[in-house]
Amino acid sequence: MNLDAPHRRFNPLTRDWVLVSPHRARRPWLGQVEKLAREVLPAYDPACYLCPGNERAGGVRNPAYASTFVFDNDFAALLPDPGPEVEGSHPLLTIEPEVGACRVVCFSPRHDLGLPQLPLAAVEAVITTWTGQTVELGSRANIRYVQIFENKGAMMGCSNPHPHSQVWATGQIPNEAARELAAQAAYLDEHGSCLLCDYGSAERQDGSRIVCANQHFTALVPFWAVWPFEVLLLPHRHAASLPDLDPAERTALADIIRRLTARYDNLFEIPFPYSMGFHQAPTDGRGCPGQHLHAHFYPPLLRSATVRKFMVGYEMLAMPQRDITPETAAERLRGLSEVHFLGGDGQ
Ligand code: H2U
Ligand code: ZN
Repeated sequence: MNLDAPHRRFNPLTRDWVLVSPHRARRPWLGQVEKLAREVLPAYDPACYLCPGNERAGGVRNPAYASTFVFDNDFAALLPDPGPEVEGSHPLLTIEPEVGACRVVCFSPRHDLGLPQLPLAAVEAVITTWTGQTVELGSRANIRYVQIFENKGAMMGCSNPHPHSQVWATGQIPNEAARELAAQAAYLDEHGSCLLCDYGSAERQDGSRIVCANQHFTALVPFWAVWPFEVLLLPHRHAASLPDLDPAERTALADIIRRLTARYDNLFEIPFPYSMGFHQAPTDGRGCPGQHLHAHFYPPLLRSATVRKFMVGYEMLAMPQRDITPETAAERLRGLSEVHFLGGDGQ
């Protein structure tokens, strides 16, 4: 098949289609140009609400932390106690209370160092913290799902450059996870094997969409990628959640995250914006056949540090569409150095 011609690709995880139009990458751009985030950050910022020893909203002071630091979000979107039962006045007006918890996880005391600039052990500490949060919040009787995510860069709505992530735990399984869990269960039912085990093997055999890999993880641009430099991070072994990883796999996860995010930053020589997050098993003990731990990286930038992909128009009303092929995106990411362009603490 001629991959330069417009075509559709199927995403078996969400069961959505994506329209791929490679020839459109050549069109001129007179639209919005993003501001460059090239300012040099200080190691400590007295005005940052995430730096050690500083005051947060509401007057709480952060401790003088030396590794990762977790706190309850001062503006939590979810609260631990359920509100009163509510009833819609019509079957089409469905409403129910939701419970949960929202936390912020600072990666390190350093205001200026992103994941690829931290030493391997510091990134491992982040993974250990995410794992601990999954176990702790997931063990609450009224929590069914723990969503770990990172919003990076002002372009993605991140409010603070101090490297951090968030954990939102909920009483119900959120939409994206629910769709992927259902698709993985159906695939297992139909094929008798795991969707992402099978997909990972197929991609390792093909090779054209692989970005980088180590003994336990592969980072690849999925065949059905929507965002230009979207990446799917897959453990080789069929682990369902972060707490299922053994110590060697945790180290390997830290390694692959550092290497992938170094390539991202090196692509346009800026701290590369993205939203990323892990999809894990629900924590309600009901079992989740076919669930395979993975992380999605969704970066918005398209052809330079200043031109982003907008999900508007056809995307909002019809279906996602992309201009460069996943194979081209993978090739560009593969060709980049894993040594961060700004250096760091762990080179
Ligand atoms: P993002 O920058 O990734 O959007 O998240 C930062 C979070 O930090 C945000 O959810 C919280 C915001 O509610 N926050 C506090 O909990 N305390 C503060 O003092 C400021 C911001
Ligand atoms: Zn800071």
